[in-house]
Amino acid sequence: MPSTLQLEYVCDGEIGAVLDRSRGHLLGAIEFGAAVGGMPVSGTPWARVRMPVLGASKFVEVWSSDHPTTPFHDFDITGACTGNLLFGVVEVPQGGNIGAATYGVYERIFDCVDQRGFPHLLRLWNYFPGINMPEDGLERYRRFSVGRHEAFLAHGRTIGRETAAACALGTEEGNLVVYFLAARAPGAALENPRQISAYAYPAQYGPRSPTFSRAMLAGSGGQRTLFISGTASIVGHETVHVGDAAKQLEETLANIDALSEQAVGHGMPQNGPARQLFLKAYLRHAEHFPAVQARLREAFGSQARIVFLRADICRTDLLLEIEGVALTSGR
Ligand code: 3EB
Repeated sequence: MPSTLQLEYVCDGEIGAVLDRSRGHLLGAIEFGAAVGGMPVSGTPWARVRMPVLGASKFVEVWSSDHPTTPFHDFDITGACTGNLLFGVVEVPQGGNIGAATYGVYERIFDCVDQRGFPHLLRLWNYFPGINMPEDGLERYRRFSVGRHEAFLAHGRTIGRETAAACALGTEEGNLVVYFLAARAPGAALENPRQISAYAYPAQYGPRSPTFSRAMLAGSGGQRTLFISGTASIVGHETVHVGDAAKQLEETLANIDALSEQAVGHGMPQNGPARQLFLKAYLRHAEHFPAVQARLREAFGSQARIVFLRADICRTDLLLEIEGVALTSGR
């Protein structure tokens, strides 16, 4: 039986208990908080992202499996795998030259997953400081996009139907942190009919297009996992509702609905008890937290696990972005 994937969003006090419970089954853990630090859990794929959590001091995203996992460390990537899934995290200091840093990180990721036999990247999360700041005359997000795009091409990845789901968010300080899930078998990349594919964006958003799919649907055994990329108030390729957080949120929800509908068409169960939903909402301004929280509760119900982070979004006119994972129990 292939292993299934398990996800928990854990706040503050429960972290120790969850790690104890996942011992031997942990794929990786990522800690978010304004002042995260202290104990690194030795020998575990554990990364820290310096991003304030709204309504809590920190939270940890814990990926584990029902099967035992095997830790590894190569190409400066720390990770763990099961028979069919691989989790990895890579972190490099980030002052200047984000394009080159990104290129180097993606090279190592491709080398790692290719060599270990998990060539199908399903989902990548990217975090780095100063995402909207210029660097040598080009916004750092655009330099990041160039480095990522060129690494994809240099490693023979076709940009399109097999491209992983992703998000890219700005932190206040710290390293470039990239973590990812890869598999032995390909998933199905999904696009949003309301939006132009990001890899086909016109050049006004940067010299190389962002390399990600709007969502990735993966299956292993009886389990289905839907990775929803960072989703924002974009229709076609344009930001809509500039300056209006409430309307941006509604447009974002419409985009998530559209992706969800695509996934259901590909065999993902409908929203409901058959699927668990995890969302991370990134807000440019902390003052929008109460209203966004209330609206997301109403939209997704009390079963959804939702965390809120203060982050810079990759377009200066975007006030929020939401990403998520929906998974079925599979057994
Ligand atoms: C967008 O739709 C908003 O560069 O990896 C969303 C998800 C966005 C992923 C990325 C960027 C990325 O274009 C921004």
